[in-house]
Amino acid sequence: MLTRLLPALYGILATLLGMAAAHLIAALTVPAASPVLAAGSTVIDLTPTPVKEWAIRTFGTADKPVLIGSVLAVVLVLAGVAGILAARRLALGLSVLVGLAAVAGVLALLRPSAGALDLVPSAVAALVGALTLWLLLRVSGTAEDPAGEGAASQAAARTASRRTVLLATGGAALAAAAVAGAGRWVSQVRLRGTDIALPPAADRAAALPAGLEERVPGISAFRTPNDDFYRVDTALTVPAIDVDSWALTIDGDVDREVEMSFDDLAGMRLVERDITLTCVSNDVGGPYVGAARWLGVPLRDVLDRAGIDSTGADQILCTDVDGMTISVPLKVALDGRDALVAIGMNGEALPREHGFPVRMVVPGLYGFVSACKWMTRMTLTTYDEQQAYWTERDWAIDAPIKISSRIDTPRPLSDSAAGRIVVGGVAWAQGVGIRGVEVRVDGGPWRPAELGPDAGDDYWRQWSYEWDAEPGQHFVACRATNKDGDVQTAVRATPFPEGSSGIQEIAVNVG
Ligand SMILES: Nc1nc2c(c(=O)[nH]1)N[C@H]1C(S)=C(S)[C@@H](COP(=O)(O)O)O[C@H]1N2
Ligand SMILES: [Mo]
Repeated sequence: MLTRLLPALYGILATLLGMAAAHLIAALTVPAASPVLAAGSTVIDLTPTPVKEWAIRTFGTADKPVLIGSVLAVVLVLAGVAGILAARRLALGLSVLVGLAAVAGVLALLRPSAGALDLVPSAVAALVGALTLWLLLRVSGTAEDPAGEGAASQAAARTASRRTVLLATGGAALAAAAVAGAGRWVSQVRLRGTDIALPPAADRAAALPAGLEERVPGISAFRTPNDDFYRVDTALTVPAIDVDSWALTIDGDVDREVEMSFDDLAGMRLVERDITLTCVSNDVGGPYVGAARWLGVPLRDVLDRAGIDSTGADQILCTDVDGMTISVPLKVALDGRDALVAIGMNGEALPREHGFPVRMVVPGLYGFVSACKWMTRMTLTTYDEQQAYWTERDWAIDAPIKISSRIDTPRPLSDSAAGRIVVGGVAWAQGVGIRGVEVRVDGGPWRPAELGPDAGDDYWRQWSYEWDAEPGQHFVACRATNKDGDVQTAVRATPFPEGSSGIQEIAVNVG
């Protein structure tokens, strides 16, 4: 029985080795063309928006491992089938394996920025996979005899010892692990090098005041450290960009097309701004918001290099190195707000995860219509002519961030001792600023919270509220008011198509 299943194991091992080899080759050439990643990206692109929304909500940052795991599981089942088939009819089994690699090749080619080089990893996967499966079957004597050698040798092969089988499978498994390790190592080496020195800003931001975190344990830090900053994007691998060969092209409806190197950009007048970034997928009370000090060139100055005074464009279509597109409404971006072509975040170069070497940051617009990471092209065009990734998926094109507030502490459904409890959190209303936050306990009256320091209208504000809690279960809610006097709405909206709204209310247990 077990020996009957051995060919399935061979199929799986051969496929793993083939994929590992392809991954290594991809790491050396085009990382995103690695078969599993290419398949994953295409699955992401084809996934309907509501399912994607659900995945981001359910799995959070783990949405990508979950996706890659699912793709891998399907592939390995098919690989097992290929192995079983190959033991009966070698050509049939091998064609299934090669077919799998071919699908990966097609998916790699479907990626927006794909070139012929993207086919190489899949070809390697096909070759290595088929060869390994054939070898394993031969060594263990399960293969048909393609050369039609004598019956004697076949019989001898059929009785291949358990030792041989163990050696062959173990060898294949080891080889797969070693090659996969090499692929990992190569990508890690390629990912080094964001520790470049940035020039100082000509226009510096004032020192950030001390926040409330000393006094209110559990509250979000006034400035989000880079390592804790939320990450939302469609990239399955963080693009490995070599800053020396990177360039930014500005084209489309401009006076002259220009191409800038990183040094060109970093040599322009740099400004430093404190800006809170928010994701449209953030649910009320959700984690996809972060506040940082950005270093960059004012967007207007960059666009002026190309000349946009007579442009008929209504959007900037930003493209990243993998072909992902993010649109920015031109009028909004140039209405005087501090839109930046950013190269630094919290005193260092942008981390790879957050767009190294260059990204956009536009205060007041959700990230999906502003904050293009790994940006390599800005095309001045119209929404009629060209649609960005999310525009094609029916999301809003001009999505201002809604007034919002979040309770960081206590945690929902946590237990606290009766008596004085400090409730705390953050509130944001980019562009206008936060004037007040109020807290409501058990549906009672709204009472003012104490506000933390003000670091500008594009930056969030911490708040805290002292509450004398009696034993029992209680409901705590918060809401913000901006400096225009607009109060955060209680009307609930889903993230799609232009951001969530509503008021966060949590239950806490007081004992
Ligand atoms: N190239 C690229 N840029 C991107 C995205 C993306 O998928 N690809 N996602 C956007 C979205 S939806 C958000 S909310 C912000 C998040 O930026 P962060 O990951 O640095 O927090 O990046 C934006 N920029
Ligand atoms: Mo987002």
